[in-house]
Amino acid sequence: MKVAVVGATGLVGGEMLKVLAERNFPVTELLPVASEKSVGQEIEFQGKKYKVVSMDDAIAARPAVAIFSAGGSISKEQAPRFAEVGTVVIDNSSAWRMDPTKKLVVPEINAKELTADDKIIANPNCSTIQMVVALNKLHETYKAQRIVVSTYQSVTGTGKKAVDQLMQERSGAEVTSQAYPHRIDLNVLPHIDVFEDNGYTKEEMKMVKETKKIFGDDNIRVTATTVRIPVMGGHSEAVNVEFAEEFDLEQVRELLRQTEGVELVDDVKNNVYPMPKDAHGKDAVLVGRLRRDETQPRTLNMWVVADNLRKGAATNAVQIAEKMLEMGLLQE
Ligand code: 2RA
Repeated sequence: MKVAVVGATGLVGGEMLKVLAERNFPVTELLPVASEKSVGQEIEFQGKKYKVVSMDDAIAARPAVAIFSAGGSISKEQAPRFAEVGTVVIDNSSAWRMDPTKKLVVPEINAKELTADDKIIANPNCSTIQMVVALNKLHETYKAQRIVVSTYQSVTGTGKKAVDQLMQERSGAEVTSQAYPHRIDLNVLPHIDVFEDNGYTKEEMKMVKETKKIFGDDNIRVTATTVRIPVMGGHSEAVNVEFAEEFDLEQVRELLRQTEGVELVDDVKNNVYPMPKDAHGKDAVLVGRLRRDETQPRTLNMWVVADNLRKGAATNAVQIAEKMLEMGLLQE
C-alpha cells in the first residue's frame, strides 16, 4: 500500500514512521512529505532510503492513505486535495476535529462509526486521547457526568523548538530556541496554545469539546486546566470524574484491567503509580492513584499518563488506518 506521511520530518511525523514500521503496517511504498526546503532529503524506513517529496508529487502518486502531522493550515488546504484523488487522510491537527462532517476517532471507542464515505478523519488532541481511553469502560458502566482535569504536559507536545529550549536552559547554553514566553526549566507554564475570550486556552477547550464529541454525549460537563512542564516522555493528568451511577473501587479496577489500551499501575504501598518515564515509548495509557473523591458521592480521582507522541498522536493515527484496513475501508 502506498502511504504518505505529511510532516515526516517533525517529532510526531518521525514517531508515525517508527510506529508504521513497528506494527508492520503494509507499506509497499512510502511517500514522506515535508516543506519545500526538505524535498530531496533522505529518510530511512524499514531499511530502505526514501527521498522527501513535495505535496503535489505525493498527491499525484495517489496514496491509499496519507497520515498528516503538519499543522492545521496545511491540513485545511491539502487534505481535501488528497481526498479528491481517493486518498484517506488521517489528520493529527485540530483543523477537522470539530467539523460536524468529520469523524473524531479513538479506535478503542468509536472506530465502528467509520464508513467508506470518510475520506478525512481527525485524530484527537493527545491530552484528550489518553483521558477518554482511560474513561472508556468506566463511562460505559457508570456514565460520566462531570470531568475536572488538570494536565501536566511534556514539552514534546510543542515540538522540537521546545525540547531545544529546555535542553539549552538546562545545560546553561545560550537560549536561542524560544518556544515559550517564559523559562520552562524548573518552571511550569499554565499556558498551552493561545488564550480565548473565556479565559481558557485552546488546549483546554479542545479537551472540553473533543471529549463530548468522542463519547457522543454533549451533556458531559468538562473543565480543564492544561499546564506545560519541563518533562520528556509523556503527558500526565489528574482526572476527577463524577458518575451518574455509584461505583465500587474494586469493580473500577477490574473495569480498567479490561479496558482496551489501558495498563493499571496502582500499588501505592510499594510506590507504584504511573510516571512519564515509564510511559515513554509505550502505547498503553497508564492509570493509577485510584481513590474515591471523599468530598462528594459517585466521584473518582485517578492519575493518567501516556506517551503523547505515541498513543497521543502517532499510534492512534496508525491504529485508525489499521482499523480501516480491517473494516475493508482501505485498499491494500
Ligand atoms: C501539546 N496537545 O501538548 C498539544 C499538541 N500536541 O502541545
